[in-house]
Amino acid sequence: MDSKITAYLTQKIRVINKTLEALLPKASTKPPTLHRAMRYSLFAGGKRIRPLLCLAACEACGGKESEALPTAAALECIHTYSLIHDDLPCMDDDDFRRGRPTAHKAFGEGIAVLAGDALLTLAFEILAQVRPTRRYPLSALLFELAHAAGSHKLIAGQVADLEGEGQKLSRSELRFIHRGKTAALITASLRSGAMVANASPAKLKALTTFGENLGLAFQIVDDILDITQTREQLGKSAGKDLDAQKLTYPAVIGFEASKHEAARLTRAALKALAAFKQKEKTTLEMLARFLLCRQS
Ligand code: GRG
Repeated sequence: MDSKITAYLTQKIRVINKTLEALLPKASTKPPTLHRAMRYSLFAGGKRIRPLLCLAACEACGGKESEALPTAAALECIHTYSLIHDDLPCMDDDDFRRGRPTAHKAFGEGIAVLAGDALLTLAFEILAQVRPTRRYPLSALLFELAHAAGSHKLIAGQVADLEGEGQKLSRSELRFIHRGKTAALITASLRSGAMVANASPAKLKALTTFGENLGLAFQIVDDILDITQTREQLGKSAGKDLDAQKLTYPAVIGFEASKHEAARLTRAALKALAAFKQKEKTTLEMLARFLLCRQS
């Protein structure tokens, strides 16, 4: 990784973590077990991709970082909830996440379910306090994240994944799963960052296309890393997709074709940024390239 992106990520992740720290109830707040579990999963060292994309989209649309930070934090709360629930024995049944035992391993299933619920709810409590802009009332921002996390997108993808396990799926069915499970929240991260910056409709549209392509590329890279990396490198179980006959891009279209597809989608994402001036889109471009080459 080059030093420019490393310095950028370090600085932004620090600001995102500080915001999350300030917005999360203290571990000692009653009921302490619940708040400890929420913090345990949230501060376990995730890559903070969705908040980073939200901040970068806000910056590209001329907004101030401080205006996007609460929304960026809300996105990370939603994402962390989805990971906690996905790891449960009744879902993907994983023991290891973000370099530590999963929430249900550390706190038991009951508290893990409730910590996920509480993080999802907290996200909307945070969003409800965001200042609206001229073009985007608060209801538009709330709808954006609720829709991405709801039964049409994130949960729809999870249901299709659960129901498709062990079956032979077509490329378009696979795409449906990953549009929902992965690309929807990534797209909403970019769109919500644009909304808090009062983005023009043309820029919002460009970021939507950018996010849809980037989100699918992100998932393909995730599938590839599951095969090529170790549990230690990833901080989560590795090689599990093959064992569990999961519906992945390498399984459906092959390993080499998956690499090409991730690169093609990243190019399509970058092309969608034509509506931005070069100096506006530099960070988004840097993040897109980093996500394609990441090793964890
Ligand atoms: C349980 C409602 C519900 C949804 C679960 C998000 C999800 C849907 C499942 C998690 C497993 C998975 C493969 C999701 C696809 C998205 C993805 C690659 C998540 C991992 O995101 P990273 O790499 O994780 O950004 P960190 O830990 O770095 O934040």
